[in-house]
Amino acid sequence: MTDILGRVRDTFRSDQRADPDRLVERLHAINRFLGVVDGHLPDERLVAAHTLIERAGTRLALSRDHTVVALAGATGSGKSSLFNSLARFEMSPVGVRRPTTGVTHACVWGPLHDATRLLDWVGVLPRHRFVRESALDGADEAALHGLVLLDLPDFDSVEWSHRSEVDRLLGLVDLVVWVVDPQKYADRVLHRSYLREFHRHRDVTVVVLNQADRLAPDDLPRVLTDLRRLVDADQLSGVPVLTTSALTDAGTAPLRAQLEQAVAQRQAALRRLSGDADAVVDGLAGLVAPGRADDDVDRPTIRRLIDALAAAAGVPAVAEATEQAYRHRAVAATGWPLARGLRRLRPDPLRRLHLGEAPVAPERAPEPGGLLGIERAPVAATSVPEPTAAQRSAVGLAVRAVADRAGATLPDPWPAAVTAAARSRLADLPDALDRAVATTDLGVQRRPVWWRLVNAVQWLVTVAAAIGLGWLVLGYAVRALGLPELEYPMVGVAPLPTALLLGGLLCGALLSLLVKPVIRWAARRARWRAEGRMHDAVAEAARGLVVTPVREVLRAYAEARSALGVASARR
Ligand SMILES: Nc1nc2c(ncn2[C@@H]2O[C@H](COP(=O)(O)OP(=O)(O)O)[C@@H](O)[C@H]2O)c(=O)[nH]1
Ligand SMILES: [Mg+2]
Repeated sequence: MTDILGRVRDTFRSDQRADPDRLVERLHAINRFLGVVDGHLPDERLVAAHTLIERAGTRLALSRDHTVVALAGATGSGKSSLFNSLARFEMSPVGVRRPTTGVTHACVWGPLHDATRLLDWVGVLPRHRFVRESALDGADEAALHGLVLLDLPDFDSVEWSHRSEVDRLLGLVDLVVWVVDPQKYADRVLHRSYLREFHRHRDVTVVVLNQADRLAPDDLPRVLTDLRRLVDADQLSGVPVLTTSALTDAGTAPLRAQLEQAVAQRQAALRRLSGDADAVVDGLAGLVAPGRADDDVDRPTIRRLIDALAAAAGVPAVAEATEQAYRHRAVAATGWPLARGLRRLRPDPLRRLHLGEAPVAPERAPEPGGLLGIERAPVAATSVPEPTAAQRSAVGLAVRAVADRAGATLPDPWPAAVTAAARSRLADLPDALDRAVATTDLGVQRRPVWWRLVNAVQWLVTVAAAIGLGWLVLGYAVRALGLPELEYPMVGVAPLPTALLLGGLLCGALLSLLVKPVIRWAARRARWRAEGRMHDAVAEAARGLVVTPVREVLRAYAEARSALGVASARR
């Protein structure tokens, strides 16, 4: 059933005219594919596509008015004889002078110079080019005007250079006429290595059973049927199989008619390239899987990566130090003024890490492409503890997880490309993390209003206590000197200086006590805030150095898939 459907489609396809715009669109899509996968896929898998783009571009630019037809076949099948017969003169050496058949001869129907650049590209030397000017033969040859017929070397030649010349030309020409003879038409090499390889070029393949005059009339249909069967087995069903004899003009008429048709349609070049595009697209199809929807790295995996990086960057340690530093600074700012000197003797927990100063502002605008846009030079080295081996391996695992998750549903070799991208900037990571922590504003520089208020009150009560003390000392001195005693004003039962002194001291102590839980609460908030900011900085580093390269590969994949969709013949 599928076979029948296949045949129907083939017939339909070969009836269809090749649309040059559609071909150009497909070639553009293949070119776009090559552009986006560049650097992500191994070059050796892209050779055929590159070759096609190069060849198709040149072929279409050179001449759309010419149809380049090659006569290909085994030694002695009659290529040169057919060539001479079609050109109606003797020029390509036949049979006996076989060694010279290693070079390709060309005959152009129409002005030679119009086809010069085409023949240069095909690689036929000027002394092997001939012209069949239609003016000479009148209307006879007009139907072939635009034909460039090539007499190829033998594909089964003992000379390696002849065989490679055949292979080269078979890749360039618009239409191939396979010439076989009654003795060797079933040759294995011909079918296996050549005809079968041309199954995507059914539209531009013709098979000719030459030397038909050598067959008894009864044998001809049998041989022809057998040849047809072999050609069908080569997946070339629908390809014309003609009989010719190079000895007479009448013998070559069927082939001449076929060529006239090809020249008139001017479709061979387009069909040839369409077939090449089919082959290239089929070859690339395995590189993109159909129906993949998500092309992003999933958020939980990124979160785990950021956590691992934050741990390795020492974010918890710095956050802890920030809390302590806040407490330290708050107590120093709001504590009993006379005890502050003692507090100052203790080192600031953040300064020990060489942190907590105002963040370094970039002096110059960040260079484009500089690491995360952060200025490199002026950042002071911190003394944040180095990551442990466990933290380092956690980072490694988290990076791997990002690559694994992102590449999980991609066909080979994309997962490898994703992994390579995820690891591509790993060397920059330690520096970037250091920088992320060092340049984060931990928010401990600010002196909150309430510190200043408490501080003012502390000073007020301390000054009150000092005044009280001074007053009392003055009273004692006056009494010791025998001067008239000072009259202290009374506050309730206590004299005012005593009330000032004791009240001042008590209020100071009480205030310190009351403020303590507030400081603890505010220190925890400062820790969370610092932790959040460092997390953001680390996240930026993670995105810039791990996630973005991975996303670029995923985007390249998605674009490659859509490009190949456009390039596909089945749209
Ligand atoms: N009887 C007969 N002999 C042919 C025909 N075509 C070619 N030959 C002979 O076959 C031999 C090989 O021909 P040639 O054109 O050199 O084959 P090539 O190697 O394919 O180029 C020559 O002796 C030709 O005369 C044909 O159609 N009928
Ligand atoms: Mg020959």
